[in-house]
Amino acid sequence: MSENKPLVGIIMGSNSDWPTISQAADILDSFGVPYEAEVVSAHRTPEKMYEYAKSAKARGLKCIIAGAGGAAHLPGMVSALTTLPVLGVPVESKSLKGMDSLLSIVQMPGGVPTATFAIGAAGAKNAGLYATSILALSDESLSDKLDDFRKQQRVKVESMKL
Ligand code: RP5
Repeated sequence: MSENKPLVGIIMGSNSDWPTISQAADILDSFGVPYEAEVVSAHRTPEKMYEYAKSAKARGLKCIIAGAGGAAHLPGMVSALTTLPVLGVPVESKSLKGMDSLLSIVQMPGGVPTATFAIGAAGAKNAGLYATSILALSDESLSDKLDDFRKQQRVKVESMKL
């Protein structure tokens, strides 16, 4: 994790979410984006969630990646408490393979927007990239790095042989 002042907050409902959500952190590390990461549960630590969301903007965070599984209320509840962009990542659950997580996050009522990414690793990775894109709006060198990242992907696919 970067030692600079965090610009992205990463939260998740349980440490069991970390193997998935750490993939967002890996992306931020690769772009040199400073972040903080901690367990904050909507159901098990509601007061901590409230404090986290209410203080996030004043602490300098620019967006929040929130991952949760099952009855995944964390991203939506955090969205209800801050106007920072909240990027919800549905973690794959044991019983319903993350469909429960996805639907819990995506079906927000109009007026409380919560971005929702794919279930699992792809969602976590894309949330990291999306957070980077938000920061790149006011950071040209980060924007250049994102262009390079897309170029690398293009070159890799163009060189694929069957
Ligand atoms: C949710 O319940 C967490 O986000 C996690 O995905 C799920 C299971 O949590 P544990 O029982 O593994 O702590 O709140």
